[in-house]
Amino acid sequence: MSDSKVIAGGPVATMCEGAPYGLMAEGAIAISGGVIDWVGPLGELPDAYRGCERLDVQGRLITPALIDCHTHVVFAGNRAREFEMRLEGASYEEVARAGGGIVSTVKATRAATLEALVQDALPRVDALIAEGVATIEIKSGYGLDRDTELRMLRAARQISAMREIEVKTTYLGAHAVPPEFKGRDDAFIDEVVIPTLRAAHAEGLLDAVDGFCEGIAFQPAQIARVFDVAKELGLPVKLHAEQLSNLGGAKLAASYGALSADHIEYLDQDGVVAMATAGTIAVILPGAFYTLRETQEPPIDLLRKHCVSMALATDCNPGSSPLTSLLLTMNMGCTLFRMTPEEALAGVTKNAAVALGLPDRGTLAEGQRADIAIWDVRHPAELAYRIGFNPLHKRIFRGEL
Ligand code: DI6
Ligand code: FE
Repeated sequence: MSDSKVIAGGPVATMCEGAPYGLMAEGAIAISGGVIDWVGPLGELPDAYRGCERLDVQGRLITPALIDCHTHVVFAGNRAREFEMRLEGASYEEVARAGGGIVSTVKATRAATLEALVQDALPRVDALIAEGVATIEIKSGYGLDRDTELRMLRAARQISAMREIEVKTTYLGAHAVPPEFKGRDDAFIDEVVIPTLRAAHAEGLLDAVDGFCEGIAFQPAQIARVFDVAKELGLPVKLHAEQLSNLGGAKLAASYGALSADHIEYLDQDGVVAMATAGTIAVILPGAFYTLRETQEPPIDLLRKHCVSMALATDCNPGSSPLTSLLLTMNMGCTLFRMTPEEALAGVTKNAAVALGLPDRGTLAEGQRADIAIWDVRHPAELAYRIGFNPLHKRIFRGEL
């Protein structure tokens, strides 16, 4: 045990079953080799750990490090002008149909080098790290051609080599129809989306496959064709579903055993039941709801009733959610959707891990990765409660103090 370390001296929110937040008033965590060896009340710390290097948190709260399970942080340019247009009355769909929206970011992203994409994304990633985030998902989807999609995914992989953060990559080739395929969406799926999916997988660039199932994007039957290939390649799927209307996307995703269905403001009971049966996580994205001034709230009560686990994520992207704070996202989940502060914290730890298919993190328990956050607060509800304040004291990534 001589190379073990012990973190103790404050409350520990393990996010495991039992007490709310899995809270222990005076907890201790022993870690070695980047993994948690033991967690429990300080008074029960086994003798073997008594002489180890110790970090005294002096009354601060210890939680799992945070996980942002839905981001589009790799992109070029910004859409502040579109923000102005929407405030002048244009809707998100109108802007998209007029050639703005996702397609305008595609233009900027196609023109950017790999280095530029990485450099643009790093400040956004750093903002997340500064709030205790240790794992993020990054999607492609602003290239919409083979070369640019692959470049975005390589940029995402490069970020994980440059920062102490684990990046999970998701292919979002079916995000929007690029101008050169206008009116030929099926041809775009066959000639670009699917071949690029195969190429990205062959290059080892992919952890999952996503799509945007919406009137302004793709129909369920088109998404199904992409998911069939994902299944053939052994890649898990997730879906942007029921954000602006209900096309039955969540149900489709669930039929593929999807890790998650995301946004889901327009999700109905049928979709909720399908998700419950498949064990698909509901990823709630209040940043997009807020930015687009949406009024249809996701069916939180129905999700609770059918025991569908909820995650919360920034959806960080230049159009509908230029948000790089997971703490603010937690606050929005509570204030906009009446999630509880406990649901909010579970949504950026335990359930976010499940939404990424990562059983080795998101709780503080024996055998879990030692990705830990220490906060200058006394009770976990304080994390979701404050607005625009970052109480992170220290982030521990893979056991490094
Ligand atoms: N839904 C979203 O929230 C992002 N993509 C999607 O399918 C927004 C993308 C954008 O507006 O740039
Ligand atoms: Fe998104």
